[in-house]
Amino acid sequence: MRAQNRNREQDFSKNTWRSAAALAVSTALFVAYFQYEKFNASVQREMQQNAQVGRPLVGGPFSLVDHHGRPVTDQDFRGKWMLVYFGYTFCPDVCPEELEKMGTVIDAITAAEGEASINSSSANDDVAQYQHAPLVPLFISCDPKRDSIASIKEYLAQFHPTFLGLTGTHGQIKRVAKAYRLYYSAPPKAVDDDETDYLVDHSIFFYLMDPEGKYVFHFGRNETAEDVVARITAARQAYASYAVDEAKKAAPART
Ligand SMILES: [Cu+2]
Repeated sequence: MRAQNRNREQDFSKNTWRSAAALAVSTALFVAYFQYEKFNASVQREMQQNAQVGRPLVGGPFSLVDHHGRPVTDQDFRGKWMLVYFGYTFCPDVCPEELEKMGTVIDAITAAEGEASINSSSANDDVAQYQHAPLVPLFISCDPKRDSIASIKEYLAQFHPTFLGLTGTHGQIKRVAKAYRLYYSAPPKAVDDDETDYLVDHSIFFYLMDPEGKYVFHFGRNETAEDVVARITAARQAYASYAVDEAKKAAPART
């Protein structure tokens, strides 16, 4: 009798656990779906607000040299999305981690959208490097003294074939960093003497810029590749639908 009771109790608790688990799973699914919708709506709202009230003043014109030794300006990237990162090749751990993440993001977006990825064998063909890329990942050196054009090229190749490295004079780097509101320390060693052993402290952000070169979002270290992919994808969808709306408005009304 006691044994039967125990069995019944066990069955009861097993069933209770099962239905609790089922409830938990469906609740989680519902919450995930709700969060997804809420997330898309929030990205769209943020972009609409930017379009209406003006975006934060982040980014702007720059004039630098790319890792093939060609002069480039921000104008060369109009019509493309830019993902801009500031760092330096001697960075012990943060830059490698973040560039790795950026490579994962580029791969995920390219795979999801079935877009033509850049053939790394065309790396020597100067313009081809980013001509077909929908999203150009840019690395701007904040240690122009030690980061030579050749070393930037070699360094970035470890992370992703589509990376384009940019550098310039101290003055040019200072201007572009200021435009992006990016902090980096330039210790006296980084500027003058023969010292080669120093660290450059810098803020760690990726900036997403739209095809008009306007700031959309920035991403921090705490955001995973997955988070970044989701926000970029939502931003690109919102931009595309916004562009369609604008085109409709611009079209002459039929009578
Ligand atoms: Cu770094």
